[in-house]
Amino acid sequence: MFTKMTRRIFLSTVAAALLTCSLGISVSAAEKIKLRMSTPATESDFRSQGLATVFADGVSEFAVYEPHYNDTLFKQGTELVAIARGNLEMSITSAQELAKLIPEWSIFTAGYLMRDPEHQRKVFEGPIGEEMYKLVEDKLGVKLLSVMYFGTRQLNLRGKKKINTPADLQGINLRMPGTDAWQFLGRALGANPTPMAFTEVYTGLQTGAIDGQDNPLPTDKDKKFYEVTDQIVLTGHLVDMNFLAFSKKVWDKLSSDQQATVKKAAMDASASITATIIDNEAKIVSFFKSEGLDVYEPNVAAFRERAQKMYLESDFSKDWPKGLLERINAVK
Ligand code: KDO
Repeated sequence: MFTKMTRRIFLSTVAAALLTCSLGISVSAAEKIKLRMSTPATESDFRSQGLATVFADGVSEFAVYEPHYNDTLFKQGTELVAIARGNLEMSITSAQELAKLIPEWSIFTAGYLMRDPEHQRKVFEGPIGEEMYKLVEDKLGVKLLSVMYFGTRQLNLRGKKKINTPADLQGINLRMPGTDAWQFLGRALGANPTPMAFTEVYTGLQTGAIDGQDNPLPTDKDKKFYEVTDQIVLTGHLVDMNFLAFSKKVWDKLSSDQQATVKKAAMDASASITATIIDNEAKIVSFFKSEGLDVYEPNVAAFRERAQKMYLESDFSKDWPKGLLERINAVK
């Protein structure tokens, strides 16, 4: 039988234990590292979904993944500098964004360079990737954790005019993202490139401010560009890729076990995203056709020939590390 006294002691001990326990849980949650990720992409984008599941779960023991979509945290193109300055932890970046800050990277912005997603993966998961990632880490204080296939970029236009060769794009106001490398790609295709933020493209197409845009097919579907365009021209001009960018300041504070966990989570998420996008691209053409779009292949050789020539003659190629083009082409 408990006396009044022992019961009081017992109850207060239990209460104290419960309090410590609940405080313990909230302290450890509060101590988790917050990883804010900023992107112009939507929440339903395949990259967003893969990261919110595979990456977030992979690091959940010691980190909280906090994605911000549709340019709501940082504007498209400002993310890498934000990471370098310690104002952001993560982004989904591109060779075009990297080339703005590190000119050697412009080699990966060249049209018709990468052959397919597997070529891309082998280039970046081998010695070339190691060297080029190190350059970014040394010059920018940003770690590139993994490469993911974003899809192959195709032209998506208003109007019925058939496009067969670059000459047919003359005078077409083609929205391209706002960096020099993207604008050059638009010119290399024969169009009149117009810079515009990704989040404004739907309205730009709807109002006729632009005649077209280029993106991978899964992105065209996700952003509903098919509602405001008439055709997709399968130029396949860029086997596009993204990289998971991570703050080196944050990385350096992690234990080596935690670093290995973050790297694995990034690689697993990227592999899963790549597989989903490849699978989706293979099936998606019939969707656009059912929406009434004309989907066809132009004279791809004519586009490839013009683009490759323009890149080799461009100022960009002067910054390409010696022998890198041949090494990339030699990766089988
Ligand atoms: C775009 O602005 O068209 C683009 O596809 C460029 C990519 O490099 C990438 O930034 C992407 O937008 C965003 O992740 C939004 O999907």
